[in-house]
Amino acid sequence: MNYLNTENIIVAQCTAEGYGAINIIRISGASLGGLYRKIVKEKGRPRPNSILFKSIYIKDEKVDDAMISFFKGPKSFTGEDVIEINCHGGDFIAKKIIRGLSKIKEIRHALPGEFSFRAYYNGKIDVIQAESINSLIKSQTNVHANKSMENIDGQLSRKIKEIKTKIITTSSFCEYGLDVDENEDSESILMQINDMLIEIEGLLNGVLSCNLYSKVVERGIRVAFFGRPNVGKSTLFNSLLGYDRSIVSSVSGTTRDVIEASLEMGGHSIKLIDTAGYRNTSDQIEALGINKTKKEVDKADILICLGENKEDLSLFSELMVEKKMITVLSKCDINKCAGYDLLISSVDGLGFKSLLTELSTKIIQITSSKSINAEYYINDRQQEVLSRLLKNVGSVKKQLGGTVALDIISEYIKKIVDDVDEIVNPIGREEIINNIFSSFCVGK
Ligand SMILES: Nc1nc2c(ncn2[C@@H]2O[C@H](COP(=O)(O)OP(=O)(O)OP(=O)(O)O)[C@@H](O)[C@H]2O)c(=O)[nH]1
Ligand SMILES: [Mg+2]
Repeated sequence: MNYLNTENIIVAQCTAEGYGAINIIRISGASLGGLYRKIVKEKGRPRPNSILFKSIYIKDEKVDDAMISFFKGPKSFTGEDVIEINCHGGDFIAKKIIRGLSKIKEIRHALPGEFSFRAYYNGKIDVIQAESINSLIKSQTNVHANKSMENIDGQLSRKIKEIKTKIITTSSFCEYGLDVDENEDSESILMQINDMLIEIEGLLNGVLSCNLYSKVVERGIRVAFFGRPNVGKSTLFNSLLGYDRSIVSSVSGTTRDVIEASLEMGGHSIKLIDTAGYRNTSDQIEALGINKTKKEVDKADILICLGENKEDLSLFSELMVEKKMITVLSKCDINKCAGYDLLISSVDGLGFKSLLTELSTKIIQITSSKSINAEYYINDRQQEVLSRLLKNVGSVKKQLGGTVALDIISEYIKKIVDDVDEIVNPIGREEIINNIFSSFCVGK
């Protein structure tokens, strides 16, 4: 795998495989005027940024009548010349065209995400924007899609550039400090560098504080059902989902495993998790399920705790997770007990609206409370690099207080400037590039 091999013309199908109306084939390369003429068997120059209805030829065989567009570089997605053929669907025609094109010496099949890589390589987008295009394609909810769009528009990139500028300014100030007369106030220079590093730490911490929110955007909010066997967890789980996902029966211990299903609420992905009923048991298989229940209780962002009496309420208080808990008296058509947040009956539908309102309130608390920063959406890679940067800035700050000479401090700061580039512009660092772009789909 070598994305940095940019000499070749690359070709791939952009649309998903399978039966459908059309398929789009994308081709990118430095100069594609000649190839365009070959494909449509015409002599004139292709008209840039236009889409035309033409017959498509591979060698001399006509393979389709299709829409073909030509984008002249650098005004194209990849920054190179780009041809797109919208041919008839059903994979046969598209595969035939790609196979035929790949036989031409300079043309090869594109790697996953290689068109986005070329866009990055040619300065059309930075790596954060490329990752955000991938994130937009994978998004399943409004919030995930909107946050990805913000980053495609450069929201996070601008912040990282601001941080980079501050680090460069600090680095230049160090150089200045090295040039001034030793008798000048070196103490004051060190203090100014310290202040600059404190400001950089603040900016890094600001972006990193969006980590929790970003995780919620990406993986959704986990809402787990908890309670003794037979209290009605699976019945409520199915009712919220709107279809019978879990088995319901009057036998205690019906649900043995963790059952997960998704729905969307307030633009967020909600993962509903039905669990095995919580009790002491000698049944080995049931015990395995109960162990899984314990893990889900820890992982959950919101717990819906179902009970039928006062004893169940004390079981919930042992969990010590009051903040994320909604206590529900189930089967309120036959049970009466005070002290629960809500009463629910799956027989007559009582309490469902209140449960939905309570869930929405908890979701809003999770996603927009003052303690959570929702300004930026950062992925695991960006979070990892930013944390490393923060650690490095902290360690330089510590050295300032010691006996380390300013020229060494200056070298450390120069190294931090290089590290910032790892987030938006890791060109030349092949393993980082491979890692990022190989998770993209082919044709993007
Ligand atoms: N009267 C009444 N019965 C209910 C209600 N909700 C559930 N049930 C009944 O209670 C029994 C147990 O329901 P489940 O949803 O399987 O209970 P569970 O908590 O998932 O049970 P386990 O999987 O064994 O832990 C079934 O016979 C349901 O029909 C309700 O609101 N009112
Ligand atoms: Mg169940």
